[in-house]
Amino acid sequence: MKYQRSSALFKEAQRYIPGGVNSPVRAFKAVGGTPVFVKEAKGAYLYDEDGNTLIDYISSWGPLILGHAYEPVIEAVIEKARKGTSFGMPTEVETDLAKLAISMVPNIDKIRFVNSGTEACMSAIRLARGYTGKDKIIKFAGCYHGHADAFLIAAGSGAVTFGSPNSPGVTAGTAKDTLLARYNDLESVDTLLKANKGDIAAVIIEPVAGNMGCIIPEDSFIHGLRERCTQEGILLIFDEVMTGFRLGAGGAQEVLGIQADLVTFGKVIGGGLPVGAFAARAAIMDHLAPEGPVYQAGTLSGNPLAMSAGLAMLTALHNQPAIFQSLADKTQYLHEGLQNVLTEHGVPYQINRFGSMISVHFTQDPVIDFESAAKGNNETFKKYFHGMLNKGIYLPPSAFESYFLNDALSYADIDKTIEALRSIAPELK
Ligand code: KE4
Repeated sequence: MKYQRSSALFKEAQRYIPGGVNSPVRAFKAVGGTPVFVKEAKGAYLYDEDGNTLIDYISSWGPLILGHAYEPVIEAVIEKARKGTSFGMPTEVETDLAKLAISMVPNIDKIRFVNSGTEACMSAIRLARGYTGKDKIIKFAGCYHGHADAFLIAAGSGAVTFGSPNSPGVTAGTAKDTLLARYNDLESVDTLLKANKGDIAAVIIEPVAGNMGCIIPEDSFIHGLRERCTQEGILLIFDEVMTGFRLGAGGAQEVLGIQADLVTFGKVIGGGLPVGAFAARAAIMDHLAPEGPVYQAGTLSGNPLAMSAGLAMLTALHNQPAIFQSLADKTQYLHEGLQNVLTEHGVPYQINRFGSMISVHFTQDPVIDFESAAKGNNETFKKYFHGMLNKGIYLPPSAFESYFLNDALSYADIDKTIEALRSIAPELK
């Protein structure tokens, strides 16, 4: 594969945009090398600026579950754009998407649209604090809920009392209200609940985690979390920015059989345009301005182009529910193929998979939380990433990300992916 044009474009971008990118993970810092500049995409394929064709396993980090440039979405956006791009006034299409999303997702009566997953999670936390009158939240090490201050927190020195910022610019004042627990570790939650009795507004979690690679919740953990939140009067927030409309029409709530108190969405709900959302029962959502006192707003929230893209996407998923099983089957096929090759070549690995989310970790030990995910051999991962890229397979450029399959992927594409791994496996030992 040649990357001259991507290299030239990256050099120029770095002169005008910090790191040459508008989101850090795109810069290939975790794997080294020059990021690939994409020119266009269709279905399962990316066409980069150097004329390379790549099979895409990130689907724009999740949104493009039906593949790139999905016709009904494209047509809906073009048709809407001809009638204006934004009004700052209510439009019918916002209600259409709200009604459809609410009909697909359990346990929500109302939904508010915003412009990103970060905004959805940030707003959900504020609403939870406003509704409960409490300040503290619990999140889990390794879970990512966007870049709002309250979420950029590492375990503080007194880990059971408060967090500490893990980015400059986040104040100690903010960090003290974010408590950090360990994924799949109920004891770590109980310790925080005991030390902060009556002060916790919400627990926010990725119900199936995708930001440590893919991490699957143990049944006792995720059900235990629900029980504790119910007992303590704490709101359980499912961050379904990744899992929403991907694991099934009803997302993780449906496939795990657990009702959250608040749910956040992003990615798929916008069909590839900037949409985030947060939703709950009316009793909670009616605390939001202008109905209630909790303020939240946005110039482009409910933007008609983005709503049209989301409506076309959710309509397609709603009308073709078999897609979720089709995606899960393809992901299982990929899993089995990769597993056979890595086993044949004696490469230490773990593969975690849930629905159409999957990740490969180069470690002997099961990957059940951030600490075990961090034990993966990153040098091997870098060889794996670049080796597959050179064979025309585009994987997430970080070991701490999940793959997001799209239903445009064919079994022939997956066979090609497995053969690509077979050809590079000897270098991975
Ligand atoms: P955005 O603000 O990036 O739309 O959503 C933030 C967010 C919230 N919650 C979860 C579970 C998420 O995965 C995300 C964003 N996901 C990353 C991928 N790990 C987006 C990719 C990026 O940061 O460029």
